[in-house]
Amino acid sequence: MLTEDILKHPTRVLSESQRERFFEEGCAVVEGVADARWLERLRAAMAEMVEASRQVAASDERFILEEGHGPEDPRLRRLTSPVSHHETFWDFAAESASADVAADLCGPDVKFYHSKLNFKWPKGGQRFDWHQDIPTWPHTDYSPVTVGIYLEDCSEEQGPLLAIRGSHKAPLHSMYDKQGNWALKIPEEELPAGWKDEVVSLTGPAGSAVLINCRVIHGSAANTSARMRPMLLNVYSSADSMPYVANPIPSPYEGRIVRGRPARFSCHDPRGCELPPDWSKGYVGPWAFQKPGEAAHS
Ligand SMILES: O=C(O)CCC(=O)C(=O)O
Repeated sequence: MLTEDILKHPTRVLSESQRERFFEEGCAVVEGVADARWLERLRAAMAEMVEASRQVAASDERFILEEGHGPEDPRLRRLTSPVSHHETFWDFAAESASADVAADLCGPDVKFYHSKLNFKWPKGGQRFDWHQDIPTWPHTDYSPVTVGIYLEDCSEEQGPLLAIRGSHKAPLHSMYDKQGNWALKIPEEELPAGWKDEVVSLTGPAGSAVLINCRVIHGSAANTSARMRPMLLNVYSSADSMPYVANPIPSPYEGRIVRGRPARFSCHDPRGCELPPDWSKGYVGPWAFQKPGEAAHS
C-alpha cells in the first residue's frame, strides 16, 4: 500500500503525529511495545536459544557466531529466523502490539515477512555499516517496515540503531561494492551532504520498538559497554506488497496475514529497486567479503 493510502486509515497504537513523524523521518522509537509479560517470555526464549548455541562450533543456518564463541562462553551475532526455532517468537510477531504498530505503518492488512534476533555481546558486539534494507528483499512497494524490539535497555554505549533522518525519500544507493560483491554498505563519502546532522540515535528502555522504514539509511556502532544488546527484528509489509526475489531468511510463516485480510490485487510503486544476488540457495551475508573485525550484517 502506498503511504498516502495508509494515512487514510486511523492508527491503533501510535498517535497520528507519531505516524506522520515516522513517514517524515523514516525512523522512530516507541516505548512499551513489548510489556513486562512479553519481555519475560521473550527473554526466556532467548536464554534457551543461547543455551542451545553452546553446542555449535561454527556458524550455521540457525546461529551466526562471533569470534571467540565456545561452549563456556557463547558469543552470538545473530539467531536467524527466531520464529522458526521457538514458538514464543512467532506468538510475539503475530499476537502482540508489534503487529498493531505494523498495521499503523503498513495499512490495516499486514503480512509477516521474516525475523532475526541480533545480539551485540558486551565489549565487542560488532558494528553494522550504513545500509538500506530493501535492496536485500525488494517488494513491489516500499511499505515494508522493520519493528525492532530491545529486549534489554539500550543506551548509547551498547550500539543502538542509528538512522539518517529523511534518507528514505532520496534515491536508493547500491549495496554492491566496486568489485561487484554484495557489500550491503554505503561508504561514508557517498552519504548525502550534511548527513552527520541528521543522524538519530535510536536508544530506548527494554520493550521499546525501533521502527525502520525499508529505504532509510541505518547502521549501528559496536557495543563498548559491559551490557548485552539483544534486539528482535520483525519485518512486516502491507498485504498487497509482493516480494519478487527469494526471501533471504525464509520461514514457514512468510506471507502470513497477522492483521486484517489477504490482498486480491498487488500494489506497485513506480520506483524500481536494485536486485540482490539470488538467495534461493541460501543467504550469503556481506561478512563473506569482510575481514574478521570488520562490520557485518543484514
Ligand atoms: O542490529 C543492528 O544494530 C543493526 C540491524 C540492521 O541494521 C539490520 O538488520 O538491517
